[in-house]
Amino acid sequence: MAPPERGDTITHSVQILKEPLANDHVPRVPVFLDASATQPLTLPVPPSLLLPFLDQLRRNGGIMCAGLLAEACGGAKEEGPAEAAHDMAWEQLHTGAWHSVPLVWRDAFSLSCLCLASHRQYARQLDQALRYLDLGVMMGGPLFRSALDAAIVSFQDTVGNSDREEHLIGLGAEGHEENGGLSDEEGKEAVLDCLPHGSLQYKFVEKQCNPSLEVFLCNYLLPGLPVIVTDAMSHWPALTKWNDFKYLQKIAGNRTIPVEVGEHYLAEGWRQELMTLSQLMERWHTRLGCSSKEQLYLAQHPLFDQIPQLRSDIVIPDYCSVGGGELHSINAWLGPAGTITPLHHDPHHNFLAQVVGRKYVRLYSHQASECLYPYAEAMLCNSSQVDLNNPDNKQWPEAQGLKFVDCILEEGQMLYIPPKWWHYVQSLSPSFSVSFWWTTDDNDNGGHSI
Ligand SMILES: O=C(O)CCC(=O)C(=O)O
Repeated sequence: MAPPERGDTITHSVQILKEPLANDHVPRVPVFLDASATQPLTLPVPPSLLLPFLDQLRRNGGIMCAGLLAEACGGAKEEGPAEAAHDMAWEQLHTGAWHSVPLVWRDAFSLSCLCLASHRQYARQLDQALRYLDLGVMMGGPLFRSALDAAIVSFQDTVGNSDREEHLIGLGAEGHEENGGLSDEEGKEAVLDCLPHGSLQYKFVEKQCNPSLEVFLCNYLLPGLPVIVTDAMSHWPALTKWNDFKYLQKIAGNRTIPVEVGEHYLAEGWRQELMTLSQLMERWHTRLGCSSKEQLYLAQHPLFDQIPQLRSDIVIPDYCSVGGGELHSINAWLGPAGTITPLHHDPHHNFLAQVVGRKYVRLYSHQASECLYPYAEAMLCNSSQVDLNNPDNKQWPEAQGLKFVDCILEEGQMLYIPPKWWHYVQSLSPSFSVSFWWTTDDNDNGGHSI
């Protein structure tokens, strides 16, 4: 079955829940981790919450699922009812576009995850219990979110993280500056060899050292022009902590995440797989030196909603509040050298902050849209049919010779990408970036030419 897709248009990844729970809807937390438990614990979801929810589920075509969940929440000794409810909800989550899945089915999914986690915990299969809780967080609805979060916190204290032999890729990359980020001729040639034709030869993205909010507003946000901001994130704990993969593994090694597998999201055979961060790192390691173009990329994932400890390592840039801005989402992008995000545009203002490693980024203004041949299908209409790595000038003649700006985004730098600007991104080393998308009252200022 296909995984759910993100939003109305896809670039990457599964949609993960963001909405916080309203306080008056907070269920009591399930009593996990009672070591003396002799049977799976009854979930203390109060009837005042459970019964209206089950009613709503019945009204949405979930009569059978509601019956199974009622049984599971009532302390069923076997996990059969919870598992059957989980399968039914999973099927609903994978029918049609992700944004059209009724919330009540996502809540049903969360509740089934809580029940199954409780059973697995009782069976001392703690890794599996945690996996169910993560599934609930990633794909479930808001109603039982605080119960899932609380269960995860108590699990983290008990389960510990992977103590496997660490074959960790040193994530760090040496800094290179100037010349679009290329310091010596040999290094420059090696990098240019793997980048799309014409890279780093035309016009570089402007750079500003920690500009004031006013300078950012007047010179970049209002006219809709990209800029690299340097020296504005040196205080982030992530800059020192995330280079050490042992740290990431300690905090999040046993957490389940959606990983994109394939050349890139437009390529044939592209898919998503769920795995733990430790498994992802292990697979990177075993693929080192392998010539396959297939990449494993944790892309556009709201990791910081899922793992608040990592959230405290980053700082929302003040620039994101310029123009009366409202933060829309914070996403993680973690992958080895060679990951590619094909040419596409997004509707939001974006700061792409480079925490570990370096990335090549190419940008075309909104005015180039017609010459970049967006896909006609609604789901892909923000992606270009032009494959910059394999340009077909006969099929897409207008794309040839189009003006662009580009850069190598180095560790500690943030790139402002105005709304609707086309961008292509390729990592040049193992890389960990964070994107901040925000909206302003008037988001439609991406049309400035280069
Ligand atoms: O870093 C990447 O691979 C892509 C980033 C991106 O497309 C974005 O931040 O909108």
